[in-house]
Amino acid sequence: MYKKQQQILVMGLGYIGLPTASLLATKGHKVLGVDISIDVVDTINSGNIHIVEPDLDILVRSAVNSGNLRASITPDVADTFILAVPTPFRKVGGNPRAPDISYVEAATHSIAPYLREGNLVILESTSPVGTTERIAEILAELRPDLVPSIPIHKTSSSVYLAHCPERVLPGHIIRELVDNDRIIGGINRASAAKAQELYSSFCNGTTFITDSRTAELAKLVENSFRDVNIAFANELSLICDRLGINVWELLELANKHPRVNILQPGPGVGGHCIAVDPWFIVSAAPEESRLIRLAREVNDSKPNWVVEKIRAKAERFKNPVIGCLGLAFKANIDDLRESPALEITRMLIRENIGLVMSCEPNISEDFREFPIYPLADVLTEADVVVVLVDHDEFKQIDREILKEKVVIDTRGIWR
Ligand code: SAJ
Repeated sequence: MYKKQQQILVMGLGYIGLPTASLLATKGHKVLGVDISIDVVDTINSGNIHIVEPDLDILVRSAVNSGNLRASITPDVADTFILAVPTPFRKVGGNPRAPDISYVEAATHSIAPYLREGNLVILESTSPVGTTERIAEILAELRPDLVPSIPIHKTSSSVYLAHCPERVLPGHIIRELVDNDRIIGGINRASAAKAQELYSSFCNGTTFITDSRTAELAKLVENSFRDVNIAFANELSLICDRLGINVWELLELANKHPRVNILQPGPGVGGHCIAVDPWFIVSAAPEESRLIRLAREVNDSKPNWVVEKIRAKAERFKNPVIGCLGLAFKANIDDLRESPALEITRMLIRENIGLVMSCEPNISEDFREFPIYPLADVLTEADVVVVLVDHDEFKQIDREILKEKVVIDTRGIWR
């Protein structure tokens, strides 16, 4: 069985690292969370959080109060090291969206001096195929005394290394951390078995063992599957618009078929995962990933289409006031990464299509790029009301107030 109380170090205290660190701490492990931001470290050590995620505040407070979770900007020795750092994309040569694993490499460098024989290193960040092997290479260079054994059949290793991709849905992270099945890709069998023991100690879901490359691609494929399905829905929304058919009704009816399950159209696809990860597959196998690339292009072009719709409606007014409801990349969160709502709002402002009044109930005064207005003011002033995010607050709006206004509902909250 897994040693009851482990010392666990979690590198990166963002949307994945912080909930994981807190959960492990509440399960009795001694957890050190490490982040490069001193503000994040101070916030967590005072029992508070720096992101919006349901119930995360309660979990973090109880983890910190129990004495089992502490945050720091410097690593320390531990039994298990979990890397949960960002893996964005960046321009490399002619490829504008090449995977950027520099944070993973930097995190590996920073834990290397603290590793001891028998330690387990887990990469949770969504990563291009081969990243776990890259960590093994770096460790072999930095710590030749502790080389992780790559051949998959190896049943022992001086340090153990596995990729266990996170799969949690923002907005439901705490529940999914516990309940989701997990894929565990070991650099060798011994590593997979060791990582499986850790995940079995806090996951109710089943854990499935494979090699690290398959685990890396599985995660990318899950998000690409969703992206392709959303692209299909977004394409249908354009087709329906041309044909004068209500897309929401169409999808509801088509989804009555027992083997059809089309996702929902929207203003585009945002977030740090679905809008990013498919490019990792395209970068690795550009000629073979035609559908995956096209789906990305369909979803990425949707914000432009929405802006053109708004422009056409706004032209009816002399000095149009455009009320934009929501900036986050999806409902009931504060995350603005790759958000199509933010992109659309920026385009409207840049192109001076009217006076833009944006409302986002989940972000604080820290947002300074353009003014954020209370919902009531937006609803009073706007000639054109655009629903960009299906936040709960917007679903409660009394439709009577909108009677005299032009409404563009990209999320189908008023289908
Ligand atoms: N979206 C639509 N239509 C839909 C569903 C989503 O337009 O029917 C949009 C959302 O509004 C948002 C974007 O897609 O802009 C992504 O949202 P999401 O809820 O589909 O996914 P994420 O990015 O919050 O989380 C995904 C999840 N992956 C899958 O469901 C396959 C999650 O399980 C992953 O852990 C996460 O990516 C991740 O971290 O990789």
